[in-house]
Amino acid sequence: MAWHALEFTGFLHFTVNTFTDKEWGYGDEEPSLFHPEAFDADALLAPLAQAGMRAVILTCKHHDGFCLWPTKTTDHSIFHSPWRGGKGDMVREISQAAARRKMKFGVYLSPWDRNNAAYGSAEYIKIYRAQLSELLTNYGPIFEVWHDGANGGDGFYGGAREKRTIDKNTYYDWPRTWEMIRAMQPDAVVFSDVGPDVRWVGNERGIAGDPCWATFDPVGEKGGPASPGNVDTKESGTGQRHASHWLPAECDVSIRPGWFWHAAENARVKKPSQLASLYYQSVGRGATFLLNVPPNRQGLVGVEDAASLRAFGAYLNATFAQNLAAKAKTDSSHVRGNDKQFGPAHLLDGRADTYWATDDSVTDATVTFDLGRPVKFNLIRLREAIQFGQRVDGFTIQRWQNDAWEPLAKATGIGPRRILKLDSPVIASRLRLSIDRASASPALTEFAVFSEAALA
Ligand code: FUL
Repeated sequence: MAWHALEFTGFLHFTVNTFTDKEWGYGDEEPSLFHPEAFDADALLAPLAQAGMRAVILTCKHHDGFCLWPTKTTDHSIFHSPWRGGKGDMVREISQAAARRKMKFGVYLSPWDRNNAAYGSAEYIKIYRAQLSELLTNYGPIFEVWHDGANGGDGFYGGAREKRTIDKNTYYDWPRTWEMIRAMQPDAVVFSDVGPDVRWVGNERGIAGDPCWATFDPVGEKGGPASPGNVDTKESGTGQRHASHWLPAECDVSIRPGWFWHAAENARVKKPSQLASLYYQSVGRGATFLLNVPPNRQGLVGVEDAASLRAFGAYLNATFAQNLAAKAKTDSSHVRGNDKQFGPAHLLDGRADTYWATDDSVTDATVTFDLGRPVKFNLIRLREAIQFGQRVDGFTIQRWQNDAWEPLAKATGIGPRRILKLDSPVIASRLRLSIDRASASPALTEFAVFSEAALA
């Protein structure tokens, strides 16, 4: 529930690649390359917080194996870099700066390690787990542990310069690693292609399926068991209605073409309007938007990225500042046990812990909203009380116009969040939400309408 409430989170891709202009380092890079002269964790996180991100995930180790903290498990770390005279700990500085901003902190630890001579053997799994345990025990609460599924085969591997392939289903023995995470950070969610808590949405464009069901039962590329790096992504975007796992989607995408900072891509930073479009296609479909903002060689957010984030943050604040239906009078066809505790006014109270609900036997119901004055809007936001699961299968929003109800929007699922954007703004003084179909009696926490702010 806490993870769902984050909605918009940041990703930081930072390693020797930033200095070598690569996306995937070989692991043979000299640690001396890593010298972000102006690195300042507070300054780095400022533009992310300003944009509205409530959490940040750091690539503590990418495929090149270079560790951003002084790990005991390998020499390939910032300990041997000139940064802070080899005495620095970037994981510490960023996690502490995040805590100061009340942003949650998460870790990305690449399973594939092209530096480590032991990669491919059982020994490496011990090293990987030791790295994870350093990260999970020394840096305070971790909200998310991120395992990507990449494995390109060839690498430096401690000088061997050979191709090493592993069996994605068995090599890492993920269930044991996940148990370890549970024991060390019981409040963390674990992300991968297959969860076990949060699923990859199946693309790196930041776009969830429409609808995007929170339930999903992953299978391997060729059928059979799935694991990180081996999942049939055909339905990762949409999820599957009535699958057995609550495995909501996370949409990872970079603000730039690459995951790492490259000077040549400074002119290709996504514009605020592109970020807004991604927001509606991720957050608006109930998924989490994980936007990568790679630090530059100074160790800071580039001016282009910062400008885009600033404008996007201002747009979000202005757009969603106030539910324009907040003061409406509500009336509903059904209220659970005719008890006010479950009345429709809870749709407007701005609280996540109260909800409107019907009796168990009811699966279609309506709520009308008398706004008392004409209100102009183009966005409608709904949320289900997902502690009871995702129940709604179809709903319609109508406005009272010329003595009749006129449909404005129609969609299937709602889930943790659903934002519908109308083709153009409409004016209405009475609105009606019809739950047309549901797999169990509906329970919703929010009905809101907004008028989109102008975008730079
Ligand atoms: C992938 C990696 O190969 C990319 O470099 C990036 O880190 C992305 C988020 O995950 O698996």
